[in-house]
Amino acid sequence: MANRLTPQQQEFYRENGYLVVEGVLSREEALAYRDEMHALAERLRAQRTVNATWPSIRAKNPNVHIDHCHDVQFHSAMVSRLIVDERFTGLAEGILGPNVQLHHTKMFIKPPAKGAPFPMHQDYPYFPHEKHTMMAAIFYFDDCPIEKGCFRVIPGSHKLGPLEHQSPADHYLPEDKYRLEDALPLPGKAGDVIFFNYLTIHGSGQNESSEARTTLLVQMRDPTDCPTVQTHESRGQGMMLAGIDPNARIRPVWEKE
Ligand SMILES: O=C(O)CCC(=O)C(=O)O
Repeated sequence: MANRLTPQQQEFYRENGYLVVEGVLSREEALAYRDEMHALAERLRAQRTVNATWPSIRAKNPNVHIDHCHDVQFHSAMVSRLIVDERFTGLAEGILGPNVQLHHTKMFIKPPAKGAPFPMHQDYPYFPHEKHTMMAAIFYFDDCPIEKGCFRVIPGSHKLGPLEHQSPADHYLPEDKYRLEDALPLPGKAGDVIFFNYLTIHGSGQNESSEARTTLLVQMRDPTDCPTVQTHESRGQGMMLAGIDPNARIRPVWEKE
């Protein structure tokens, strides 16, 4: 059965640019997803290691690492089922409206002790859109206390609009102005989901715990919100997770005829 946001949760998202929804998945389900993600990381590692640590972080500490996979639903039917699960999409509808369109998905596993941080940034510069409906959901597949490098936000920062970022390589914000330590930590339990707008300033710390931090990020938009730059095109982009694409384009704008 579909989960729905309350008017208070919708108002919280509008005001703060993020929302935590606890217990979207049961603990058992979340841990099964954790196992699925770790098995995927093993398979990928057998071919080549994909380290999603940002260049600006690597420059400071070459030993940190994040296992990464893009468009995870192409590797796991469990993930395909999850991104259209009404317990999840019903919540996304409460923010985006009845039509929820996929942009991309990402698996991140921050290994114990050396799981790399993400510097503070907005996602906007990676895939700017006209109406700024773009948002992400992060599933915690294991418990995520602060020391695991939990997700952090600056509440209300989406209202600042698009900001100038430092580097064309990885688009981080000035570290003296936007310090990770000053951002609000969002520790959580396996099965919790955090929604946040692509203008909300966010980041996360290093995993200093003895356990991996395992997450899935699902990036979504209202299908009437078009990209202003043809960039960050990926497999599966444009798939409808809820509702319909009212544009009724034969091919989406980012695909060439
Ligand atoms: O998973 C995290 O801790 C942050 C991920 C992130 O900031 C991003 O992918 O833009």
